[in-house]
Amino acid sequence: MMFNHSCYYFSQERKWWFEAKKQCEEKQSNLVMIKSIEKQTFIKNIVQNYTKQYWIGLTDAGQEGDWKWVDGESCNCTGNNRLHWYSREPDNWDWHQHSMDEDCAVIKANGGWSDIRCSDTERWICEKQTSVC
Ligand SMILES: [Ca+2]
Ligand SMILES: [Ca+2]
Repeated sequence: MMFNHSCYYFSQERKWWFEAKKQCEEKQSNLVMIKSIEKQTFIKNIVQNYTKQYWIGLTDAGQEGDWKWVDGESCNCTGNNRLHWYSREPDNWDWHQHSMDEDCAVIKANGGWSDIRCSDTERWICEKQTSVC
């Protein structure tokens, strides 16, 4: 699928976040980084149709609460500037307080972002900058 000089791949398979990231990198692409309203709208329209949630290239595994895109850039998406987080996310929900907190982000079918456990298996979206898909 093409959008703004990038090609997008929506997986059918489900993998944990780091494996999904690796799968994209092996295809000279990245887990999708949603840095514009236009891209958010484009991705949202697709995931709405698929009614599934997908990993995006956003994590705070490096430092809790410091959300970064996979290129290392901060998303500046906490505090007053929440961007597209679903209400009350990211909440870093600590599953039964077994230090299974939530450090990886998905985009849900309604377009909202949510932090979930990186070890969950989910579908994912790769983005490749290219002129042809
Ligand atoms: Ca977290
Ligand atoms: Ca959460």
